[in-house]
Amino acid sequence: ELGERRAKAERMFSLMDGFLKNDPLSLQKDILHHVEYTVARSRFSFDDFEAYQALSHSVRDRLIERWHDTHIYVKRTKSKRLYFLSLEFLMGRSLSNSVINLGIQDQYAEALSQLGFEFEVLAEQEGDAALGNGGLARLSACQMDSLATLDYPAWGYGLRYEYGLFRQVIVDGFQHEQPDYWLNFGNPWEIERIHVTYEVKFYGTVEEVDMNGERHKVWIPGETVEAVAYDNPIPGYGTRNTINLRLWAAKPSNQFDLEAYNTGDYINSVVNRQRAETISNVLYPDDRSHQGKELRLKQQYFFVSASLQDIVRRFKEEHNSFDELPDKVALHLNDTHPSLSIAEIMRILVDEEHLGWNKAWDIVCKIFSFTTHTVVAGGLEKIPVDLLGSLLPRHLQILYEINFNFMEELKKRIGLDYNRLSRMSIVEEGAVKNIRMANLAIVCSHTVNGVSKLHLDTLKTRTFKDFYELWPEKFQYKTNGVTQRRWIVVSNPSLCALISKWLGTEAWIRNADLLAGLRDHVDNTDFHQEWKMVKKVNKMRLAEYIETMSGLKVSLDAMFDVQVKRIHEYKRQLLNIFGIIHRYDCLKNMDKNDRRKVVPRVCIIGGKAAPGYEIAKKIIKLCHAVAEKINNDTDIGDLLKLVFIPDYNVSVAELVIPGADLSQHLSTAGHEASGTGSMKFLMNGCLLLATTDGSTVEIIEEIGSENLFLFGAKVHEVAELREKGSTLKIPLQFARVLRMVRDGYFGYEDYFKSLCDTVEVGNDFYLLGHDFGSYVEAQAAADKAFVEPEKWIKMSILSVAGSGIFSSDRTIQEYAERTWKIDPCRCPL
Ligand code: RUG
Repeated sequence: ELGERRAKAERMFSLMDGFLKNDPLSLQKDILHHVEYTVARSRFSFDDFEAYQALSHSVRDRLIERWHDTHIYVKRTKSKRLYFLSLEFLMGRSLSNSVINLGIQDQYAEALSQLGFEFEVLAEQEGDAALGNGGLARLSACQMDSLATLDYPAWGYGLRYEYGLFRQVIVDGFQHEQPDYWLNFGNPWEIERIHVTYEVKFYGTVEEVDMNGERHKVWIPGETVEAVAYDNPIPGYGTRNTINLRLWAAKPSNQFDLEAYNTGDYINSVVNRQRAETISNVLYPDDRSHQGKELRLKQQYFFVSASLQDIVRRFKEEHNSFDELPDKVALHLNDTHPSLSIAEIMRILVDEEHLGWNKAWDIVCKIFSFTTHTVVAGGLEKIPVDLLGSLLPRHLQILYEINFNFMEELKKRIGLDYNRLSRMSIVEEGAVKNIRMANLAIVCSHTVNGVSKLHLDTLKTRTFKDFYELWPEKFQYKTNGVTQRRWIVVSNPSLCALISKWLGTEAWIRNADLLAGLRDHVDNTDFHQEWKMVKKVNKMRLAEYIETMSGLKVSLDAMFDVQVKRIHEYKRQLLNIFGIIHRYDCLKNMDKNDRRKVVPRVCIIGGKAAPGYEIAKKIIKLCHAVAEKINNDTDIGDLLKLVFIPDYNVSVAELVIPGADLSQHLSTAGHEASGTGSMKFLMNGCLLLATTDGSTVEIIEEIGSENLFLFGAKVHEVAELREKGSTLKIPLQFARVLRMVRDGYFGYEDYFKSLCDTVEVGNDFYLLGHDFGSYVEAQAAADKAFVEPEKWIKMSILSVAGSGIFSSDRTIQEYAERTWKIDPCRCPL
């Protein structure tokens, strides 16, 4: 039988002419084939977008081959798999990343040029897949790239939102949000799996029934929705391994419809069909507060239920007993958003698979790990019990039982310390009773991870102090990282070539530690010249973009000073804007001679404010109001410009980051869990101006404090400074800038009043006033370094040389070895 099967496989393989070929001629044939038969345009006449579509389909074919092979190989080797559960993935564009990871970029470029197209131009046709908000979501995407590259047997699971993160449109300086219907032009990177579907149930009641002489709980749901799988192959670099990101879309369930049709209520049944689809319609555009919304809870459960059904089905196909689950499956909770998985898997094991509670719980506690991305306890996710009980009645019972058992165990460990018991309980008592999702995740996970060294300290001493004291062994940190494939190879090809040339190898693309070798050339003047040229090329790219977008011409001699990230009070874009106003004010009061010594600056700010976050939106407006004044002041000319880059997203980041000389990371110490933007800038040779917050602490350890510009209160000082409140000493310059805004120097004084109030002495929670003095000094130090190009270039080289540790490859390897206990499983040719 084996011989027969092998013969059949060989025949299939030869019928298909073996694997797809990657020489330029074969690629051209494939592209034209897709123009004609997939895009259905004539091969004699197709435009750039159609060429992009055909090109993407030919790349996708190659991804699918490897993805099949990887899947079959992992299955055959019965390797332990990691399932990475995340409600957000910010993938950005896929084309360039895919061809680079497949290692066929040059062949495609040649093939296209012979067809009369340019690869880069076609790559620009692609829209961004923005199925996430910010740092957490982009981190997930970087980590998927590392999982594939390091050959780990992993799958990602998420939601296929039809509307990703809103498009930010600026009208008259105000942010407006427009829906991002990113699937409008089709998505060549996904594979719809119409046969991979699961029913996800909601509402209803729980009944007790007799089964074989035992009482069992049975959930009689009130609504059923179908989850359909969409698979997105994620290729590794320098390996054949291509892993899967499976995203779920909600579709109406046929079973549900039948009931409605039978009652003759045709119109309502169609309306209900549409209602089902709303579950995966839209991403919540706030990265911090998702509390108590029914649709959000439905999304969470929908995603969790479909993923777990899929995982359990796959496990059962390959294994006979659930005892093997901890050896074969690792489930990772990316933040609390997928924590309902815990209740769901208990429900599956106990109610459906009929395992005893204790046995099921024992298994479940061995498979989950959890990463929290949050700093403050107030920001942790809670779900009102009433809401949960109505939507998922059986899960609420399960959560109560988990909590009851936990409380009993806790009493044995700590005695009747009711305050502590109540703080640690999964159920929060009060006017509104809530389920604390973080407590649930901690209780059940074998490992709780922070995202930087400092973050772990915060978790241990503040956010999860009680839990740390109970289970110190559970707590770890894995400093975040970013993938050098996306953030150097794809987005900064000139730097990529330069690094490879001077290191004499491309091996750093898979092993970022090798970047340290750049230190050997830090004094080489030829290297400096080439380094300078690379920055110039990237600044030109960025300057062109700024001009196209805003009409503003900026000088390449100026320092490009960038702050791009979500707009938040704690990230202190306001401090940056106040610094710019101060600079402007100084320039206005300077005589001509002194002005000659000033370093010209192009200040670039970008980022989205959550639609309901009024103060953040006012910060955006203030930025525009200040830009309007400064950019139109001919007396100042090129000495100072301020640009707001609208609709900041992954592909804009790919353009902005390589072109930056200086980047700002200004969070009040103790508020940024890690920060990953700084790592991307670091890898691109951009100097950092930062507070000692999040992962900056570790960046300092790697590159030395002399190679970046630090300022601001330290974490241990913040609480005391806040206590001082209105007695805090505030620099005069800060008061003056605040006065200018208040007095309407930039217009809109009524509108900016509430914004100004947030930083008024005594009310200044994020300590802008306190940190302003040292911020201005750090800026002056940056100016001083910039006029010494040799010094600046050395700092820039040392930044890249020290960035290796901030590769997501290192992060993922740490997770794999210390938390998930999975081994690489490299698919052979
Ligand atoms: O704010 C954090 C960042 O500090 C961190 O770098 C990133 C990835 O770990 O996650 C961000 N984050 C936090 N995104 N959403 C949250 C709220 O849970």
